[in-house]
Amino acid sequence: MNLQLERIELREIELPLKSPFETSFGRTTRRRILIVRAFDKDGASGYGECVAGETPFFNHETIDTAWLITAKYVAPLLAAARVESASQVCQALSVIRENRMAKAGVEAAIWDLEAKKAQAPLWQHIEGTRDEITCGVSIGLQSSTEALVDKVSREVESGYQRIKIKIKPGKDVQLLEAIRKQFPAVTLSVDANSAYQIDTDTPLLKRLDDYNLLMVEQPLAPGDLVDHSKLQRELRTPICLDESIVCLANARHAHELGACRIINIKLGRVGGYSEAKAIQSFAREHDMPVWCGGMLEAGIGRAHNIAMSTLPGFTLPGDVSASARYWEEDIIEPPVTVSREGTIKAPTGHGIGYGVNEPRIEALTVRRETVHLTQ
Ligand code: OSB
Ligand code: MG
Repeated sequence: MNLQLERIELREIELPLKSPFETSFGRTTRRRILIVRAFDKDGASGYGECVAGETPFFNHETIDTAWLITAKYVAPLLAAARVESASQVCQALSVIRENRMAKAGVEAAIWDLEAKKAQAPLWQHIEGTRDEITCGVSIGLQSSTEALVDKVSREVESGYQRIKIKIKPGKDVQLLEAIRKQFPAVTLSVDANSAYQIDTDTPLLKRLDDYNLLMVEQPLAPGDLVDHSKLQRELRTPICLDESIVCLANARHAHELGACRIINIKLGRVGGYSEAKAIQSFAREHDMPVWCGGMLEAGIGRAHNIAMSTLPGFTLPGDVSASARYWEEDIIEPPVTVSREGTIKAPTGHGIGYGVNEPRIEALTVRRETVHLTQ
């Protein structure tokens, strides 16, 4: 594909969540989202969504650092490299260390652009192999155990194939005890977002084995593959790594060390489709299931997550769920909906396959910047 990139448009939009989302690292009530649009010289364009949060609490990136890196380094590097296809973006940006969410937002926009120019659905363009994906939900920490069990009920009734709850020290086994009493057989997992420590919390983490969990996600610190491998040897429950895996090398090391048995892949966390594809391909070769994580995306990011989830290695239900769980009104049309069986059909339209509600984005925009790539 011969792309000739003309400009990159950045916008910040503000979107209130229907209800606050709380994890061990903080509470989110609204999202400040960086929307990236890449334009080709011939006028075609594609959309990406940068998943960096408002605060550097999940990882080091924030929407403000991502904005700066995108405008000051990513866009000029793409111009200098005369990138001609989406598959060249990752290499062209490799001199920028880390800042993967910033790079991924732009790369995603260029993949959408390229798929649109090729008149193909993005999921087919990236060589996805399934036209329907299976869905789970991630439920944040709630104000009471009853409120949590209530939420679980509702999501199970909606048909979601896997329920994940957030945990932290003091809010873990008692929550599982209450959920298992009412839902002994539901497919259940927990996500700690690095809230535990191997020295003090191993006995508690071993108790998770009593609840027949599909996995325990990211119990320990992001950089600590060695401690995760020690912990995995103590647990029957598979460990799934999220924050710890930002590139293929991390996945290789985790596999070699036995630090996890499952990997959560997020496009933003790993720096885009090229790295995500490499990780899922490595995991598949080593019989490690992967699934698509979520970052409270609005519609554009959600559409990209659907496309990625069609890749062959994504054999477990992801955190990709209906738009209506997050937003009164999404920024895409139609919004993402989930079937009674807990599945989403991959769209048949070109590129991300959802219409982008541009007037709505315009109305929500609080900041904008355009970087021209040609002189
Ligand atoms: O760890 O998976 C996570 C949200 C923000 C930051 C980190 C995580 C999450 C979620 C939400 O679990 C998943 C979603 O519904 O988008
Ligand atoms: Mg997680």
